[in-house]
Amino acid sequence: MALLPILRYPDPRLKTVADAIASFDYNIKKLAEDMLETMYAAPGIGLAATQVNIHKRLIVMDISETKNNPIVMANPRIISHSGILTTEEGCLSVPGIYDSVERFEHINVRFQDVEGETHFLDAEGLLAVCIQHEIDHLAGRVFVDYLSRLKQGRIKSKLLKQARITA
Ligand code: K1U
Ligand code: ZN
Repeated sequence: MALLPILRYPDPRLKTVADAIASFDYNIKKLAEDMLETMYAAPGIGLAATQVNIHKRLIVMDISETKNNPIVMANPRIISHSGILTTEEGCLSVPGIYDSVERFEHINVRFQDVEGETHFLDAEGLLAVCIQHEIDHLAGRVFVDYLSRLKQGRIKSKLLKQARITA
């Protein structure tokens, strides 16, 4: 297993739209394992392949307190949704920044596992929020894109300044 470097906002590579996974080979299983290891180490509750500069439709999550309930989704798609909730979100690519975002409260997601088998999952609450946050990454969106231009500018300056200090 390997820890993968996580891209930081406003890195333009975070805007890349991911490609569908067509071949479920060893490389996809290895990528899923490395992404889980990277997510647990960060620590976080989710990670999208886009964040580790791999532009394939793969996301991993674990919202359990015990950190022993990994979820891996290839080619995830929201099939239906209902309700709206507003929660505070963070992002491993936007360290130290948290803000409120509106999401669907309940979603039904179609996805494939690392063997290419298709599944459907009903999710609500934090898991639903996390899945939507990760699917956004695959579309080249970060949660900051939902905030005002003023907040986006402040966040960009803060993170660019931090990057210069640590370089
Ligand atoms: O995609 C990511 O950047 C991961 C992100 C997922 C997420 C968090 C909150 C709402 C929606 C999606 C994170 O994991 S940020 C870190 C975080 O939330 C966390 C870290 C340690 C313990 C518990 C939570
Ligand atoms: Zn994120």
